[in-house]
Amino acid sequence: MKFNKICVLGLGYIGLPTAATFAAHGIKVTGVDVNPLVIQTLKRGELHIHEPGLRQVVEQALQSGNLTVSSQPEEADAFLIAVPTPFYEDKFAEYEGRRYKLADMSAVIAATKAILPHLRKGNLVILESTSPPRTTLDLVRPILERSTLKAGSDFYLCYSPERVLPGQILRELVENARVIGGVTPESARAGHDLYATFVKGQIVETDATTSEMVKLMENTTRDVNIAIANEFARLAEKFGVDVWEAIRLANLHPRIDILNPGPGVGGHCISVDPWFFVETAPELTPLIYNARKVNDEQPRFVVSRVQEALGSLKDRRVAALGLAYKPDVDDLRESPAVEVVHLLQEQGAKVKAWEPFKPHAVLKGIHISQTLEDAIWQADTLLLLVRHAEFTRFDPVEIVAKTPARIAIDTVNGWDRDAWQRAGFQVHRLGDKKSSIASR
Ligand code: SAJ
Repeated sequence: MKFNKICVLGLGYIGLPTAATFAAHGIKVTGVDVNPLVIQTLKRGELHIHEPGLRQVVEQALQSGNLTVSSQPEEADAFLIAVPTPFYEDKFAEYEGRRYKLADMSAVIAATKAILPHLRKGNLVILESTSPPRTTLDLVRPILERSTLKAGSDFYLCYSPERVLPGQILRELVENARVIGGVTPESARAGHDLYATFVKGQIVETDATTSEMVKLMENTTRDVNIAIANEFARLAEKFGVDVWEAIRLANLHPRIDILNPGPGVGGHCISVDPWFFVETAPELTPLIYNARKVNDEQPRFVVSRVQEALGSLKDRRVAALGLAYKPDVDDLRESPAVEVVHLLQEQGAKVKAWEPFKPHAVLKGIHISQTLEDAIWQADTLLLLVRHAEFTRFDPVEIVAKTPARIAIDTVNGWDRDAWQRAGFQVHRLGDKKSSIASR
């Protein structure tokens, strides 16, 4: 099948790079977003999100005329839905004492409805947003069939999950394997033809619900694996073991690959997607549910460790280093580091945060310093919350000259304990009671 023009609905972290990449490969793309600020920003040639390399690709796509942006979809050969699927903050359900969150599918519903007036025979519609199993069949298909066209025979319908890693989106869009789930084999084939425009990785055709499940299985596996690493950190502390060393040694086993403990799981994917399984099958998902609980409780655990290290948190002056949800990105959404800061403040600590990827960010209730120096010059404790590469390169001898702090708490194994101790810091590391015992 040949595609001359497509509409991408949702110009966020997935939709915008995808739209720009299609445009760079000669397809006419209308990028659609319901947020007028996004459209205005892009029309000015600016970007509302940060992703390495994205500015250049979007600028070129706009200048070439292949990418235009609009608040409304229009007729096209294919429609690609890449809108957010968060969960409701205020709606819960419960199964046998397990309270779980519910997916907010309103953006998918609205985007699908927006396509309806423009849907023509022979079109292809693809849902990319991470969704509960059967969304394509039971939610998207009935809406589109209000057009009186039939999915699978009059138009093609697919689910194809985005699987790109924030920070590496442009490369992974092209190189990652792509799973295309069609409501019919012909739909999957049409989806294959579209992504073949730029995907260099393997393109695999399957059915829609399998591909929805594949996506959720990937992120749920990662969540469960991080939860066990976090639990190992707690166990290691109980037994006076350094969890980082223990993980390194366990990973020498050819079939073991334990992930890293840390202050918790953030972002808008891994901390969200497992709930889609729990919501649709609470009776089958006690492990997935409990892994989510472990990771959600991790910021509180980290704060209890900080409190233990400092005695009391009241009026302690803490420099929180890093607010992003993970290393080397500027994304603060669902960030465990932000939650740690809030919890510390609740217990009376005076926190100044420093986030090198977003020094001008404004977060309600958090003092964000515009320079590292400002964050640390009056601190009594340095708290490393994100393993940004630049933090791992800190020279403790230089840092000690800029701060009165003599306590360094490392929640991500980003600092060389011995070097920091030699520079004069008392070092505490998550999952490692050995260090705090040694330094006392
Ligand atoms: N984290 C740990 N320990 C680790 C690894 C990660 O605590 O060993 C934390 C991170 O700090 C972060 C969170 O987990 O807070 C999630 O980070 P991540 O790098 O694991 O994943 P995301 O959310 O940035 O991107 C994931 C990716 N999924 C998988 O790796 C299976 C990506 O490929 C998906 O496209 C993306 O979710 C998505 O959009 O669904």
